[in-house]
Amino acid sequence: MWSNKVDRKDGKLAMAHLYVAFIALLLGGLAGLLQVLVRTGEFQLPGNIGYYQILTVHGVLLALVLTTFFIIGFQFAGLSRTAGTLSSGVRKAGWIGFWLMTIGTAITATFILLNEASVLYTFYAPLQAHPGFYIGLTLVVVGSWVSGFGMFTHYSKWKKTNKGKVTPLLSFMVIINMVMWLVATLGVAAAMLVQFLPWSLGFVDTIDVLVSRTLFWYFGHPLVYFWLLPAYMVWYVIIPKIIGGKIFSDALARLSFILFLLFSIPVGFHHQLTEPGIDPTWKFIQVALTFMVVIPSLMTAFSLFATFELYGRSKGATGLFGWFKKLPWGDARFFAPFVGMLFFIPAGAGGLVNASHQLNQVVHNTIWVTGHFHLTLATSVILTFFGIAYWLIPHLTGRVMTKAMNKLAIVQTIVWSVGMFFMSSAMHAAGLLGAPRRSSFSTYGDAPQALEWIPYQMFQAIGGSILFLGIILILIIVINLSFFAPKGETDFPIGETAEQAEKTPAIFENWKLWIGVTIALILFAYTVPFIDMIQNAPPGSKGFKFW
Ligand code: HAS
Ligand code: CU
Repeated sequence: MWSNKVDRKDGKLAMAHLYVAFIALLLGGLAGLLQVLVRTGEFQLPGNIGYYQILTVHGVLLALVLTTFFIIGFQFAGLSRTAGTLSSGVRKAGWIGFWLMTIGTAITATFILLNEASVLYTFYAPLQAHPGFYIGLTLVVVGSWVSGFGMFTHYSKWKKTNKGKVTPLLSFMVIINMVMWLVATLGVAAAMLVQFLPWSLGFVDTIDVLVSRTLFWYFGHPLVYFWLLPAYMVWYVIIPKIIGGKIFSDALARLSFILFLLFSIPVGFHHQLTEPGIDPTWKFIQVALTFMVVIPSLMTAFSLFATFELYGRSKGATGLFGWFKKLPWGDARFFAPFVGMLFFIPAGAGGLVNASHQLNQVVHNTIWVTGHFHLTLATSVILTFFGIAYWLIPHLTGRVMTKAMNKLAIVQTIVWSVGMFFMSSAMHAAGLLGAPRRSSFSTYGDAPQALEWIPYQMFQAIGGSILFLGIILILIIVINLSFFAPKGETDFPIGETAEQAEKTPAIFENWKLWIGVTIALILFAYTVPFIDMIQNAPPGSKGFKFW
């Protein structure tokens, strides 16, 4: 019914998303470079530009815009490749979604640049931005919903025409990610519509800070898995094909994605462990659920090792780690995501530290946490996204990656790793010494402890500058693959399952069951503490602008 190629029109839709994502990378990365320089204490921002303004640009463009655009573009391409060409209605939904998100991004960016919204990407109340900031972000979310519904429509059409068949693995994973996204974004949408918009527009004077943060983190934690799952899609489905091996188990991959759907959402309190007004029992329950959501990641690690080992042994590798040498180290499509996997081991371990209630007291609000998410998001996930770009862009533009570009991509991965190693290690170490996150350069009145942090800030600046070089390199590659690489055919790799794998049980697509359990867990984890917050709410807070 369809070929192994993404349809040309579907490809245009996907590419439009990728272009915005990489523009966001350039601008957001530039902001990051300025931040690390400011924090050395040796550099001042020109004109009236504020540190927190730049920091808001950085977080919004990289954590919210780059990710959402890249993911939606990639997922449309993945659906088109594995579940057939999109219908014109679905494609139209994709374009409407794209434009809503783009217009929303432009509005939000405008108000940040006008210095009306230096509230960082988490927009914590009682910091109050211009209403335009919130309106723009709401449009981004609404746009993503329109695209999401397009994806659901495509899936249900596939199901109708393929009665009784198991959905292609990649399409199944895309649908899980979008269901999770939909349920999660309801929280942030509620905060926007009921709290931030009326308050910033002046219809009400005060905001309930704790409720706003709770709704934010109800969304904010699954947000990080919305970033992670596309990387996992690649690790499970694409990497086995690239190395010439097999997917270890289709059923295991699906089970891990279902566990992410179930356990990603009822865990937001692990971002609020130091906040007053939430009963410690409920914090404890959500911490326990957080440890549940680690399980699918451990399953993923297990499954990847199995894929690598099975492949290596099929090539004659012997001994415990003989398979290691057989992997295709010279292929950037493998190398970049693999380095991402390696970084995910310390990154995930740091997450376990964060989630441990007592240890969180040590690291919360320190730059350790910034180090954590630069390993998870800005290394594991983003290196995998770069790895996607190396085959997806030429696939969509009808080009091929030259040997020279592949080499540059390997160099890019190394540059990124070195930069991130310096920056993120320094952040973790300084965090343990108490250095705060979300803060500009200060010696805090030459306090001895603050002076101790400065060498680490120098290391952050060295790492951050190397990373900016990495951004230039990836942009050179992306521009080459989009417009200049030689014409030709590039494969969109999709792995096959190893023969000895179990048959995939049909229960994995019992949506009523999984969505039902998801909602039950959310109600369990949030109802009582939420009622508590509302019944015992302190007086609301007026808005503050500290910039
Ligand atoms: Fe996190 C804060 C806990 C994962 C992102 N996290 C953040 C923030 C962000 C973020 C952005 O509990 C800051 C938000 C803000 O602005 O305040 N995080 C966790 C836990 C995990 C975790 C338990 N985080 C992520 C991922 C992110 C991300 C993924 C983005 C993509 N995080 C926290 C907590 C906080 C937090 C607290 C709040 C801190 C505070 O106080 O503010 C887990 O999901 C991690 C599980 C992962 C593993 C690793 C498995 C390893 C694999 C690789 C296998 C490798 C192979 C290659 C096969 C256990 C899958 C091997 C080959 C060889 C040869 C060796
Ligand atoms: Cu979290």
